[in-house]
Amino acid sequence: MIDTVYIGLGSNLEQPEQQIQQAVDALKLLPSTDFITVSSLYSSKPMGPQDQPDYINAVAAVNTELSAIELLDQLQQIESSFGRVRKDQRWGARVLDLDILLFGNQVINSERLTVPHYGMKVREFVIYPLAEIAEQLTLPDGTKIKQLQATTAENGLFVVGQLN
Ligand code: ROI
Repeated sequence: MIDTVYIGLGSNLEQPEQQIQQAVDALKLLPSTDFITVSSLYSSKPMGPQDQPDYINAVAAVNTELSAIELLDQLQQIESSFGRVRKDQRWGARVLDLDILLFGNQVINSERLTVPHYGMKVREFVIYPLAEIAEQLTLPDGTKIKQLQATTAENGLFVVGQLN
């Protein structure tokens, strides 16, 4: 069984653009997984406490034979290897955040994992990069990404570059 998975990437510490580039390089090495594409890099205003730097965000697409939990384990390992300390302040600054946004058409509500990601439908820094790489996408609940994009304000979001 192969699922197409969309992964949100975010960083606002320690040279965020480089963190995202290196995280994408790490995604390309995931076992049993083919890397498909990654969006442009976007600068976004922090959601949550405003006394933290702006973020760099992107969304990547992969095809994987891993289960959702297996992929979550892999992503959390990557986060740790980038010096991400979990249990930091809720909604505070972070070196690297890797979120499973969508896992095929699966709906998952377990202790460790909520898919689709609970905040994705209201976060411009997820919706715009996702629409860039998957403009025909429909969420498991039938919402079209283009529709979300049309009804979500950019809130200062802008493209700062492309990855290699
Ligand atoms: N805000 C932005 N703009 N981008 C993020 O990736 C991000 N991630 C978070 C919180 C702290 C909610 N705010 C964010 O986890």
